[in-house]
Amino acid sequence: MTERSLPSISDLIRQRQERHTPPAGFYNREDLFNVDINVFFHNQWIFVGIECDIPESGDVYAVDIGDTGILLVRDDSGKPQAYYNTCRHRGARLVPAGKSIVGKLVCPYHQWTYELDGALVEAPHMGGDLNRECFSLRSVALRSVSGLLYVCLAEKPPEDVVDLIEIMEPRLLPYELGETKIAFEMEIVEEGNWKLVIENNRECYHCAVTHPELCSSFIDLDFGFDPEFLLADDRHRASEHEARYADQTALWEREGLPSAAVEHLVGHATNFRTQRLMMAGTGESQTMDTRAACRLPLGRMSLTGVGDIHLWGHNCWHHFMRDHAICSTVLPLARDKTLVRTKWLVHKDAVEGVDYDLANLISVWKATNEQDAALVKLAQEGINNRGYQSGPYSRFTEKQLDHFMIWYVDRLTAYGY
Ligand code: 3BY
Ligand code: FES
Ligand code: FE
Repeated sequence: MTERSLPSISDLIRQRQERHTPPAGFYNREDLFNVDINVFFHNQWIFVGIECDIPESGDVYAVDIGDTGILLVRDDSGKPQAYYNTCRHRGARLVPAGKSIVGKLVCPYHQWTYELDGALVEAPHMGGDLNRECFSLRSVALRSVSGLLYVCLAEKPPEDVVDLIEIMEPRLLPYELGETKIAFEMEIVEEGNWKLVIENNRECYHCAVTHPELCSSFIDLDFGFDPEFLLADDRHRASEHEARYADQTALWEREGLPSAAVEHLVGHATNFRTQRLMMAGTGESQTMDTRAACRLPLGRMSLTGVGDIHLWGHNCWHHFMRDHAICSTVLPLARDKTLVRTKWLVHKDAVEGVDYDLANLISVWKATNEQDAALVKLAQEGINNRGYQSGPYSRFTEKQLDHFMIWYVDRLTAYGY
């Protein structure tokens, strides 16, 4: 197809058939990629970091979201702040992407200097009549969900982020994420559109064949963690599975640990799903032997078998276990390139080599991420093939993909596409 004959984005959206993979253009059109950045990354709440990325006052963590860089900084009062990473003088980038430590934020170009609360305090050569109060750093909306940092660049951020906070805070508080540190960080530039990365994380159709390490940590190899993920051949076991989940969930909830599945997917602005999942073997952790990888637990939970809380967003996934957590963030780089950044959290006092063995800690998700990256690349390559045609989703194991697409199209529509 030549550029000239491409359908409009609205027409492309209308070509999507329910319960089927969307047209290739959803994953490889440059114009739709730019729209995606605007709608899903500059107007929705996105997960960008964790409070332990900036543990002390003066710690800075700069993240680029498409062409727009933001910086997270812990201010002198100990509060995380977020600003656009652009100077109020002639706009230069203030800090490089990644982590740094500052006393004040000093622009490298002409040294305009800002306090950590964003106030402009020095503007050499500008004369006494410059009203400094008019040139503070521009704030970005920031919410800490029990230590998980979400930002939104929209003028009017979706208000239903309060639902995410209300649901997640009681689930995450016992893990005391404020008392954690990052034991390991991994970045993969996946060769696929960001939606392929997210979709791949929302189904386990591929898990049994692709992820031996991950499967060994979930309850029963051939079981899903949620009945809707059960393989078709195991549908007759759904009631047995549901009963086990219902019993376990009731037990956790009696212990004061909110556990039931909560889905804010279709029909909500802010997309998330959470559930406390049962794990295999000892049920302690997602490790090769299902035992805790870290001797020091997170938080102060007396119960040892607390399962694995998963949390999905439209640009992230997380797993919170008693001994460690993993948090992955998804940031699009190009229509067919996506950065997946994963962090492994342990208690801040845990010592590598004493309380945990790093290779053991990261064994399951490092392998899983690499295996998933290979699948995402294959998916993108096949979708770019001129012979690609829309295919059907499994109603058993791929329902969540259809839900994601419904949400995606709804959001595009809400933003006028
Ligand atoms: O989100 C989950 O819990 C699982 C783990 C990997 C794939 N995903 C569907
Ligand atoms: Fe920052 Fe000039 S652009 S001080
Ligand atoms: Fe996978």
